[in-house]
Amino acid sequence: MTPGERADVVVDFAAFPPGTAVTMDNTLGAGSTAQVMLFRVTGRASDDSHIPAHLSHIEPLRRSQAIRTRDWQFRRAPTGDHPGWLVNDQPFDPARIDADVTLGDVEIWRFTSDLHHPVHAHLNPFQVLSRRGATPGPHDLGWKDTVDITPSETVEVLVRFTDYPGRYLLHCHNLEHEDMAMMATFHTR
Ligand SMILES: [Cu+2]
Repeated sequence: MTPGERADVVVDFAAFPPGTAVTMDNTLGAGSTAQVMLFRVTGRASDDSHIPAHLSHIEPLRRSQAIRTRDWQFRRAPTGDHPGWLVNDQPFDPARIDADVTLGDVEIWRFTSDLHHPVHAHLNPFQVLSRRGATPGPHDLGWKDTVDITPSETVEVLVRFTDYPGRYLLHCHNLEHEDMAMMATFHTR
């Protein structure tokens, strides 16, 4: 999981006797961010719930529905001209529109990274189409609004613009990166 990503999970504590402490670790964390949450198993409980075979119905978007492809490169500034983090070699400028899109359209957005960037689009969900040119794995299935781009990776997503007309942000969800201008604006009309 990267910053901004969400998942619905079922955790089964049945194997742990009362008195057990279970820790959720952040394997990319250090210091105070290495441990996320502590569960204390305090007693036995009966549970007759079950996981349904289908959690929800998802309409899969297809590559053939896309009317265009846009490239979004997430990179660190190569020089001191724009200290910080850039999208398509530009720091965020609230007065600039980086992409004009049409409500109802489907586009392929191709995200490329230098380092690790979790990319988030506001209020217009997408589906992962490919990762490093290959079919995405289970982690990428379903509607998403944040996708993990690992170092030197290209990920294609199919985005459909379904929210109100207006200006929306596309940004890296690493707090330090978005704070240092790694954002772009797309305008739906
Ligand atoms: Cu980033």
